Amino acid sequence: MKRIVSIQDISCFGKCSLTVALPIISAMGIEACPVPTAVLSTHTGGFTGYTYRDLTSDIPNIAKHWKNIGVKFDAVSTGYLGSFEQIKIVSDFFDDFKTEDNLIIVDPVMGDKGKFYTGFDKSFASEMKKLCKKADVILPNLTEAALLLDEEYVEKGYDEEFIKKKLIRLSKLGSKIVVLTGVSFNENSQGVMSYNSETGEFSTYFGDNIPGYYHSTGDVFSSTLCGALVKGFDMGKAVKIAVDYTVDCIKHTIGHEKEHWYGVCFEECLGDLMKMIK
Ligand code: PXL
Repeated sequence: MKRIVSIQDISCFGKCSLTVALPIISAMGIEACPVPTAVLSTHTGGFTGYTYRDLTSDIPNIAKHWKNIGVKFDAVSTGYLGSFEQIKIVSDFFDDFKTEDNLIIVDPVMGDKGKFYTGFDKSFASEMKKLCKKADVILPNLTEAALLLDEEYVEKGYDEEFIKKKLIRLSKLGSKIVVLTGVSFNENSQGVMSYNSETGEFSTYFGDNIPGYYHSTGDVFSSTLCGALVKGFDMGKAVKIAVDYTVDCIKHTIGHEKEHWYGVCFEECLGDLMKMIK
């Protein structure tokens, strides 16, 4: 059985980060090992008054114990991280658990729709670059790509050449593969364009573009992609599975946006995901 460590917060209510990653990884038949970086009562995207307990100082102790018992991972994946110190400690975690054949996957969660999430700023983005340097795969959305490159966010009206150049600049941060999400060349479709800097290969995959904003779809996408890569699917197939599952989750949320504004109905679609990887 394959094994993934997922390093991100647990937002107890809100369906994002670990509460999304763990069920998705498990449903894919992969052992999921969480390293919770913080406990929040809810995520920060639209709730007020949430609690935040920082667990940064637990991370080195967890790593030390895991080193002692000799546990190994097929992938180490990271999502939302809340401080400079956390980035540094996660970077040390990579040094402890990187092997010749495992994958370090960094989702540089910082913002969406051209804006930083609450609590992030430019200096955080420049720290996040250091983590991207150590990754095999990075998964920014268009907003995070602009923040990492210190460029202006362009929402629409761009072409394939624009995205290709951006992917090349992102790969210069140091990762072998860049997967850029939220790419859309027309109103009907939205998806992903990726670049492998070792082979020079670009690939694209699009699903239906569904108008509206659906929180945590980035977390759904990144957990699924990580699972699919660990399962042994090549990048093209892994991206297809992750986009198709994310779109499936959004489609199941349509009509329930009032009750489910804070996160997509991914649970109802786990059965579909299991079929996709058969
Ligand atoms: O979905 C990304 C995410 C993860 N964790 C927390 C968040 C967010 C986005 O708002 O607030 C705590």
